[in-house]
Amino acid sequence: MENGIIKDENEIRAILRAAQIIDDTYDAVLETIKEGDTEKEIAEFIQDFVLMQGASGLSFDTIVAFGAGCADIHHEPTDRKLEKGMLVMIDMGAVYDGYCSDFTRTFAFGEINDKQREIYDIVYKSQKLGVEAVKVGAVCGDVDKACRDYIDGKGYGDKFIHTTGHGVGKVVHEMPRVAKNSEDVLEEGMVITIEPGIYLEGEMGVRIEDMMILGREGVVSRHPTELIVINR
Ligand SMILES: [Mn+2]
Repeated sequence: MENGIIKDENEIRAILRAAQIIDDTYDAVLETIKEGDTEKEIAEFIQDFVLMQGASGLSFDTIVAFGAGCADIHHEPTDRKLEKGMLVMIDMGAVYDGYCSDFTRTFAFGEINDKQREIYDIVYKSQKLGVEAVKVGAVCGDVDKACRDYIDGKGYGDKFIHTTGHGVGKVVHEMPRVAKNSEDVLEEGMVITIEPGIYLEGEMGVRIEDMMILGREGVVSRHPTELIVINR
């Protein structure tokens, strides 16, 4: 417990609730998002929905990005309107009982082109490899490498411009660092994210993020990572 990065049962319970609130919020976004909505409107919808479910706040300012906005890793929602053929990236978290959650999905609104599908597929597989590399005793640098090597191999290594993940707890970014050459070792009770991405300036971007609790199998979110295409 020395620096609080190993969570006890009560802390994990709070984190799971914070994650469940976000899962439910994502369902609501997928059900309601429509052509012409703006990034700002979706971000406001998310804030209202999260608070309505008993969260005390957001883990961080929600990122809602459409189309070219997805290339900006910390995108601030704008008045850009949603059009068919755009990718939509949503990175959001809730705070429940003092603990944070963190979650990102990218989905297609209407039919997307081959390039968008290709980039999605690369990030999807990279994220899956990262998730599979997470286990008690694993070195964080190796988990990062599992994600990064795959993207490198596809020729987009220089477009994966952030670390693979981080610890989550009372603050949304804490130890351990799931980053290149990180020697941090994963221990039971740690909560981390796996969130590779590819960002093509002025064009598009994809990030997929799951939270994982060491010592428990699988990812926390019930939302699969396969591409969702919304046609309405
Ligand atoms: Mn994160």
